[in-house]
Amino acid sequence: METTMTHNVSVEVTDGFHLVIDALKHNDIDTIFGLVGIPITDLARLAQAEGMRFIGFRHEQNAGNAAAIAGYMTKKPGICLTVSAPGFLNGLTALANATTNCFPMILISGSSEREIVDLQQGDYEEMDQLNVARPHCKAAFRVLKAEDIGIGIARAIRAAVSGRPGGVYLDLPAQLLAQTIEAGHAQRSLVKVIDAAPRQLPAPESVERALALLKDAKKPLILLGKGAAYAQADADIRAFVERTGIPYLPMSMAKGLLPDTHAQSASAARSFVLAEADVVVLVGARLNWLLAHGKGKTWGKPKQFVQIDIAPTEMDSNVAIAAPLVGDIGSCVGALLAGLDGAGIDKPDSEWLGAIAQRKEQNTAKMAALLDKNPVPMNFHSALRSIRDVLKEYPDINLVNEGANTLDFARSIIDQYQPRKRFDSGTWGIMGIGMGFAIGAAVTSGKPVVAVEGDSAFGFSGMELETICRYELPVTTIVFNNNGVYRGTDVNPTGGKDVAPTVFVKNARYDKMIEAFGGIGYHATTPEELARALCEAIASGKPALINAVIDETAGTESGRLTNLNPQSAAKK
Ligand code: ADP
Ligand code: TZD
Repeated sequence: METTMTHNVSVEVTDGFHLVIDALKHNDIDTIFGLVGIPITDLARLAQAEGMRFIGFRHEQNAGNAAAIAGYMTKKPGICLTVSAPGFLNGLTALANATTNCFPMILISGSSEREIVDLQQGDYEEMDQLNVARPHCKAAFRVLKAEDIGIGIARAIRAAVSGRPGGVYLDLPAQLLAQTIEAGHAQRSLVKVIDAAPRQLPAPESVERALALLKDAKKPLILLGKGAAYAQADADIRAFVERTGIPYLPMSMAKGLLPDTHAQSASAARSFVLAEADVVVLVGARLNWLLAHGKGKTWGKPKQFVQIDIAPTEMDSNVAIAAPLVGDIGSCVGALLAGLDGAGIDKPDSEWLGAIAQRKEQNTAKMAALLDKNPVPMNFHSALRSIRDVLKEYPDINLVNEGANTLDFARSIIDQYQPRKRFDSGTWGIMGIGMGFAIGAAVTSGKPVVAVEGDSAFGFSGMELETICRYELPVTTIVFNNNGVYRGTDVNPTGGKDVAPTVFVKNARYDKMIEAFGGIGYHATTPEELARALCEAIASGKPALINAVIDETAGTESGRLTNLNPQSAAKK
């Protein structure tokens, strides 16, 4: 803040830079993930000078992913700060991914001079960012006057976290940051967002309808999605599951809401319960492609759905919802819990529970046989068995997971014991979240992170190993190295010099990459070496990367999504 003389009267002045930081701090936001350059370098410097944490990345998409996962973990919007046009576009994928996954984040980008951009006169990093962002987020705002910064940040925060959470874009032109404003006026313009995500109570008649449906259910099932994990209504969700005795299935990021070892988990009998259930209670899970749109072979017999969601338009989006329950998950589950006794709802039929138990036993035995094998080289199963056994000792560890086979197998083999500890490719099945999520999770939780990564998946954000080392984060990255995308075995049918589209350099040593930045590299070719390296890496609390050598013939095209590859009937 400076004092200037105007007409012989001294006034305290401040500027746009300071107001942005003041407005964020005023709303208890303490961390910015970003990448500096014109016009926001001084903004990042100032954030740090004012006691905020600025975590600088090597690519904006990774900074955006870190912000998004911080938002998911805390219910406060994660902040990503970028430069104009290309930096903004690099961050935009993360913003869109956050919106798709219902994670609250705010992408703040500097932008070039409006009057030049709008006349398309060719400014440095010229782009109409606001309009580009609009279709990819919940809301997009631009602030033109310093006195509106407080309102702009308040609107961005509320838009990100209220209702269905998601991404918000905030455009800050370079001129705004340099604008000066009288300090008292500036101070008064700050807005503290009160009750940013208010509880939204379900209508009593909706609760009754849902309870009536549950009362008549013969084969009920509860499906927990990442909305349930996000809601932080852990105790009520657990009480609802346990009091009703209904078997449940967690979607991947809802794993750990109840420990995966819970007796009522039906994960090991997933196909069976999806096909057989008659009434399904969806708790913060959409009937999108991940749930086969609620119909078809996966769902077998006709169902009736109870759906708990904060977004009213989610209801009937794919199939008819018999009992929509619109509200926040905490309030809705609380209302159901309170009504159980009155509705006379008892534990489900023992026949249903018995059939599930039997199926679980069969499938678990089959899986155990696969997991117990020790092929040379390792395959996904033997490598994941050793990771699973080590991570059992660290129930509060954060797990990041992406890849195709690496994702599919790790999701079913590695148990989660606590809520909001698993972060993965999510609703889009996106590759590239790995190091961004790992950094976001480590910075937000202060706890160790293990990132289980396909070698292709890792490549999208691998340069952030330097960021991990720079901030000395306790992140252990395990690269499942099978020499390519999905597998490493394809050949170029022409016999030409170029390798096949799915193939990488054979026997690459990803462990050497982290050594370049002072981290610890391990090379593991057996489950024992992998377990030893992982234990040592976690215990050290230092940045580490384990190059886990996986049989290049293991795995399938697109993991479990082989059927989504278009197949033409025409003969090749
Ligand atoms: P999954 O991929 O785990 O199946 P989805 O991302 O498809 O989960 O679904 C999450 C759902 O949770 C979204 O429809 C979203 O609107 C909803 N949701 C998020 N937060 C809350 C909340 N606090 N209360 C109610 N619903 C919520
Ligand atoms: N680009 C982006 C941004 N997201 C994607 N999902 C893809 C490309 C396509 N894709 C997948 O769907 S999985 C995958 C790609 C490139 C990588 C699979 O190889 P991997 O894993 O080495 O990471 P596995 O375990 O070897 O199968």
